[in-house]
Amino acid sequence: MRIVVLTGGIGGARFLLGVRAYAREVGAEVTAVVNVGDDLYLHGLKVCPDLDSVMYTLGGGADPERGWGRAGESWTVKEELAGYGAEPTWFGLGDKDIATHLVRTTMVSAGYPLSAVTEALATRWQPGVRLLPATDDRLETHVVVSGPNEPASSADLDGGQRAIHFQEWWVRYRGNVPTHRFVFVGAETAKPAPGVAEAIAGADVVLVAPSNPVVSVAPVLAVPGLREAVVDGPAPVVGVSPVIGGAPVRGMADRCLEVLGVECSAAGVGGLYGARSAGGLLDGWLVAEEDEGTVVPEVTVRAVPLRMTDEAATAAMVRAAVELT
Ligand code: GDP
Ligand code: FO1
Ligand code: CA
Repeated sequence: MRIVVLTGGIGGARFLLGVRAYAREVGAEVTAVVNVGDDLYLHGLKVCPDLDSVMYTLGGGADPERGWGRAGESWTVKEELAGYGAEPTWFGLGDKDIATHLVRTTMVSAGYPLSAVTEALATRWQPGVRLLPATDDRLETHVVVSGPNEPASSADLDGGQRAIHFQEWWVRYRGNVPTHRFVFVGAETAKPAPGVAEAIAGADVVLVAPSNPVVSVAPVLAVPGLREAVVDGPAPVVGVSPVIGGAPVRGMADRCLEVLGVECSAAGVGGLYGARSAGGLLDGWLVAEEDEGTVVPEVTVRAVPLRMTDEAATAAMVRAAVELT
């Protein structure tokens, strides 16, 4: 059996722990297609937060409390950068994490595509699933905001709006700034990374992780050809709700959905993805027991325990998702 998972960072990484456990039980192969919209260059280093969250989590090296970055991290470089007043000071890179970005940046600068670099980094972490960036091309999530606190600048769009990187929107402002829309810069010309379309075409099931639908899954699907590969492909598509009882388990999905005018509920997110039979994405939608009775037109909905408390509970979710097809 071949399983493809469309995923973001922390939520997707925890889901993949369960997918890997389930795959080991049934003898399946797993390919994770990971969001790159969060990626950014900082202090000359290429940082890929979602790829790293997945790689560190599956490799046993992630910080369990933060969810991002390395366990047992130290922050000497961050303090030294602050000593120089080097901006941005609102985004912190840990010392161990920096080693990953140094290797990645060196390889990317030498001409290796991100997919090859990711494979090389994974040699160390042995994640047990194939990790593919959605695209090797530049695709960055930017957020169109306006705010009275910022001086006008040449970067202003019409009406004083400006686009900032998703990381600045979230880490610097925690989303607390008038927000108009999300833009996936570079998406129009991006191509699926090598292996992505083939994995989807050869899949027995495509799972949409309980990742943020707006800033994790949408930028993956924004790569031309990728959404079509899923929607027109042979495999059933089953999503898992990141929203339980009207709230995300953690993170900013509520804020993101608000910007889109979509209700923060299992039905709202399911409706945003839509039924594959009606031009959307999903054949099946797994919601939490708390959300029993959720209806998404033309989608098979099932309610099961949806909290990823440990690997066994998460593997049971994955089994339910696969069996929904
Ligand atoms: P990010 O890229 O690091 O923000 O992580 P993702 O986009 O992959 O996942 C974030 C989403 O994971 C959030 O919207 C959370 O609601 C969801 N999430 C986290 N823990 C759980 C859980 O135990 N169960 C479910 N169903 N969703 C979860
Ligand atoms: N999140 C923060 O809230 N503050 C940080 O300083 C920060 C640094 C950071 C460094 C590397 C990395 O891979 C992730 C990091 N994150 C940080 C998390 C990240 O900004 C977001 O949680 C994700 O991009 C959302 O998926
Ligand atoms: Ca993310």
